[in-house]
Parts: sequence; C-alpha cells; structure tokens
Amino acid sequence: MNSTLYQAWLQYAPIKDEELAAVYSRLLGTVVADLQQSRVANAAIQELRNACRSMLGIVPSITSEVRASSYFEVRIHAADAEEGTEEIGEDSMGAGRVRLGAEGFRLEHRGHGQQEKLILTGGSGKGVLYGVFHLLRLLASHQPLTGLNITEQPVNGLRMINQWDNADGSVERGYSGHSIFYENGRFTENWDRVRDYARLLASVGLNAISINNVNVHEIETKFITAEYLPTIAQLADIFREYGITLYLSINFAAPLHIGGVPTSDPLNEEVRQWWKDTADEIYDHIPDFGGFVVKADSEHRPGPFAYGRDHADGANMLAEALEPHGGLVIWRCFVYNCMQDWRDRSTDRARAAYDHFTPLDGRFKDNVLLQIKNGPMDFQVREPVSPLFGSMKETNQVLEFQIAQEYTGQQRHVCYLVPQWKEVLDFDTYANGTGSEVKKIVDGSLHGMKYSGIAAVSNIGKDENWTGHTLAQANLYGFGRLVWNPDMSAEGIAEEWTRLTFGNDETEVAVVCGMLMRSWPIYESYTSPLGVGWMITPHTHYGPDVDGYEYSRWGTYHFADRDGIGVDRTVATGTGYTAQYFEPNAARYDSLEDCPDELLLFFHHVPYSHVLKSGKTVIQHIYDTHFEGAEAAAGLLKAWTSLAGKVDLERLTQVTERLADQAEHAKHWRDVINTYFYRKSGVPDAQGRTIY
Ligand code: GCW
Repeated sequence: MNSTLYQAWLQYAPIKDEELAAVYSRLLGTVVADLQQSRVANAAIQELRNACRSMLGIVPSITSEVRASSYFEVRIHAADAEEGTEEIGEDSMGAGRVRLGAEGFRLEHRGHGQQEKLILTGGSGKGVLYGVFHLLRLLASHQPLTGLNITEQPVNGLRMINQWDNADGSVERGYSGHSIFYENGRFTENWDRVRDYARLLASVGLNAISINNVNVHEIETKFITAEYLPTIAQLADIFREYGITLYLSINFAAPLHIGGVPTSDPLNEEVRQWWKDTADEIYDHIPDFGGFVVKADSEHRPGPFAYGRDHADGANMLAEALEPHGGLVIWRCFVYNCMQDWRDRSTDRARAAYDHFTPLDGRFKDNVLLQIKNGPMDFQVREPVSPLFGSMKETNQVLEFQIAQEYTGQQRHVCYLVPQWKEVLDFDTYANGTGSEVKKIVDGSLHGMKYSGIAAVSNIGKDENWTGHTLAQANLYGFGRLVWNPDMSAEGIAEEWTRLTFGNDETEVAVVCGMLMRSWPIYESYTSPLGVGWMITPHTHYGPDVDGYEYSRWGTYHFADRDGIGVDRTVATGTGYTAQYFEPNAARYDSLEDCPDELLLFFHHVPYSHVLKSGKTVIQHIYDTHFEGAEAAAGLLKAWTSLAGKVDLERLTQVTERLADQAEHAKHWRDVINTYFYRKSGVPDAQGRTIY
C-alpha cells in the first residue's frame, strides 16, 4: 500500500524547495559506513535510501572509504557490547565528553562549503537506527543541518507496545479493523504490513512488543509450544531487524491446559519444571526472546489466587524459568474485584491494585516488572494517578498507558492523549519528597531500579490508515516520542507529527496542532464531568449511559441520586482511598476545599449545589461544559474543513467524516447527560438552554 493514509508519519514527501534539497542531497549522496554486519544499522541505511529516493530523488551510494568531498558518515561505536556505555570523544561544541549508551546516537555536522560532512555515531546498530530516523525527521520538516550537534539517548529502558490481538483476527478494544498479525485462528501469511508496523514503531524509538492479547485464549495459550514457535520466531526476526524485542502474553493456567500437569500451582515442582522446560524451548527458537506479559487473577483470568498463593509466588515462578535466558516477567497489576455489591461501600476498585501489591514489595525477583495502569481505575478520560507509583521502592515498575481510545472516543472522536500522559508523568508522588515525579519512578532513576519503562496498548489494525481515525496516528507517534523523552512537550510532539504527516504549510500545521491540543479537553467536557468517569455504555464503552454501570454487576459507581453525585473516597467518611497517596497529595485529595475541581467527583460526594473553585455550582458546571463541549466539537470540524485544498482528498475526506460523526455524537452526549442530571436534580439551567 502506498497511500498517504497508509504512510502515516513516514510520508517522505518530495522536498520542493530546490536549494534545501540540494544541500540535503550533497550531504547525503554518499554514505560512508562500516556497519559491522549490524542488521539493524543496515535496515536503517535502507530506510535512509528509500526516504532519500522519495524526498530528494536520489539514492545514496554506500562506500566504506571516503571519496566524495561531502558525505554522510555512519559509525557504530566499537565497544557497544561493554555494558552499553562508552566514551565517544570530545564534543565538537566543546561541551566536554559525552557518554553514549547502546541505544543512543550522536549526530553532528562538520565543515562547510564543499567540505561538509554529517556524522552519525550510534552506540550500537539501534543507535544508528534511531539516529537515522531522527535525521529523516529533520529532513521531512525542512530543518537546517548546518551546525547540528546533538546527542540523544532514550530516557526509558523498556519502551513497549502491547497488542491486544487475538488469533481469530479480532482485536480486543481495537477500533481500526482486524489484526495485522492473525486471521481465522492463524498467523497472517503476508507480513509486509508487520514490517511496516515495525518501521513505524522503530521510527519513534519503541523497542519492545507483545504480540497477543493479555486475555490469552485457547489458541494463544499454545503460542509457547513447538507448534507455533517456528512461526513466532519469524515474526521476532522481522522486529529484531528494527531493534524491537518480542514478548508473548501467557496464560497462567497453561501447565494445566496444555502441559499435562494436573495443576498450575506456582509452588508445585512439576509446574515449575514445566515452565523451565517451556522457557528453554522458547529460547531455542528465539534466543533474544523478551519474556512474558501476564494478566493473572483479573477479570476471570486464572492466577495464583486459585491455589492460595500470592502474586509474588506466581511472578517469581515464571521469573525463575526465564532468568537463565535473560528474560523478563511483566506482571500486570490490574487486579480488582469486578463483582462488587453496591451495598458494600467499603470495597473500592480504586484501592485494589495498591492493596494487593504493596504488601509484596521486596519479594519479587529482579527480572519481574510490575505493570501499572496510569490510573487506579481503567483508562478513564480523567482519573488521578495510581498511588502504586512510588509505593513499592524495591520493585521494578512499568507504567501502562492505553493508546487505543477505549474510553476516549474509540478513534471515532479525536482525542490527542499526549497531554493526558504528560500530566501523569509529571505528577509528583512525593514518594521520596518533592521531585518524585512518576517519570522518575518509571525511568528507574528515583529508586535505582534495574528494569523499568513504559508500555501502552496499541491502537492499530488493518484499516488502511492503521488507526481508524487518521488523527489518532498522532497518539501512536506521540507515545513513542514521549517515552523516548518525557520532557518533550505535547505541543512539540503534535507539531512534529503534523509536519511529518501533512507537510510544512504553516497554516495547516497551526490548524492541525490546535485541533489536537484542544481535543482531550473537548472530549472530557461533553462526556465526563469533574473526574467522575464510567458514564459510558457497558461493555462497548462507547456513547453515554449514565446508569449503565451504576446498575450493573461490575461495581464502578458515581452514586448520582437526586441530591448529589460523586464517590466518597475520603478517610473519615469514605473508602479511605485518599490515604494511599503520600503527603501532601493524600491531604489535598482528602480535603473538599483543596481537591482540584477536575477530580472532585472522583474523591468526594457532593450536593449539586456545591460551589467549585471556578465559582460555579456542580450542576451548572455539568450543563455549561456539555453545551460548550458540543459546540467545540463542531468547531473541530469547521477548523478541519478550512484545510480543503491543502490536505489531499483521501485524508481530507476520511477525517471530515469522522469529525462530522463526532460533532453529532457530542450533541447526543450533551443531551443525554444534561437531561439525566436535570431530571435527577430538578435544578434548571441558569441560562435557560434546551434540556430535554
Ligand atoms: O479496561 C479493561 C478492558 C478489557 C481489558 C482489560 C485489561 C484486555 O475493557 O478489554 O482486557 O481492561 O486491561 O486487562
């Protein structure tokens, strides 16, 4: 496929500015490279050549000796095997000596006139790969190369994508068509698309992927056996070429289901041996296999609880099997009681992960990482940061985001999530006093952890544009860039993506970036007020249904009645959840006066007449935001259609259709929510607008 939809941010559009193209062509026409047989570096050079053909109409020649007067030199720094760090000499700007990790790169421009050269030094083949993609970003956004002197290293070690793809070809919470990996119970035969996916992931610095759903069904349970491993090894090979390590989600009850062992008890010797033998077999096929992702004792999945064991017992058993091979166990903390009785006000889903896992701190083996969703509930439009971050000082932690827009409009609504993710990463947990932001916990620096990082549920599928909504590509792009460097700004990432995806027309860049930056607040305003969450249709999680979950068995409540709304999670009168935070967060959330408006209903139950910091009552806030939100959604459509003539027809039409649907659906949200609260509370809108 070759459409603009398909190319996503790797458009490599021809550079029409002749002067600029000439400078780029002079520098990149000859590549001087000694790639030491690195497949990854070779893939990078291949990418460079294709990109240059497309952008500049030249195919760089490759030589091992310097011949041309201007050239692009690519080096892999020799001793990259030695612990991944190496001195690489004097910084040409005189900034001193710089250490380059295995995944880092340095890109510098030297000389002038006909004697210019560009030098890329990678700490390994992967460093070269990331450096080439960085260079291509500069080209595609028409940046000057003169004087370039940068060194970049990824901040997070594990930069992972989780596919929730099933062997039958469906994707759990997938909004972009079927799986690119599977169809009808088998692996797809044509893997070109997987290779292009690997390119997309590598281009933003991602380095790990788990290829099957954390809910592991019958066929996928057998992925760890000789029946499937040869095929999976071929997939691993595709990803390996782009610096991406392959992981599998496993079924905790596999020994029982497919191993011929009468139990899956993690302390049973036969079970432990079975996992060791299984690990040996996996590594025979895939020597650099990453490890296992595990959802256990969660939403009816099997786990150690069935045998009276805890999660450390379960995770450590798997860790022991993977340890001799250098594999990791990524153990998810999404463990809660999903059958809560509404009469029981002490059970609180928000508390669950913390309550289950903090007592286990210090008991996990070194190669276990706990994967924690960003919030305590489940990827809501707005929720506080999970109090587990920072609470386990002796346990490796991985943060889990969801790029798939399960609760944020399902890629039918535009909702750029990078600003939300940044709020999470910048949140100060105070775990070690001021300056204990989540980003420092998940990059491993705060508690000096051996393994750490960030993972996210993918949003791609077989749709031609990968992500259903073309603008949802920005979330996949943004996830990679943010995880590479959490200090990048959401605006900066949006701008990069827009330039690479749509080109450098300044009006277009401004319009698209503006839309992206407004999109999450807009979505929030016509859906869920003040952090309350869960007012969506049960199971599908699309569209409003205020009481859908309130009166279901799943136990996630807003407690709205005729007098008020919100969940009391305070210590004195509520579930006590606020106490799971470090001070001063605990006190701030616990206090009705200090709790920030946007999370008020997450932490407190208040009457509709309660006055917010904004000066409005809760009920008036609900009405106002819903009216304004629906209008703003219509504004997104208007902004986009102003780009007619600038954006190619394919993408113009695709996005227009989605935005038109969004504008309609936003009105539906507005009306359902407003009428619900009007009829519950009996309080009219101060502005007398139409509420049904
Ligand atoms: O939010 C829930 C989703 C489930 C998902 C689960 C999880 C994969 O609705 O579809 O299952 O989270 O994260 O395990």
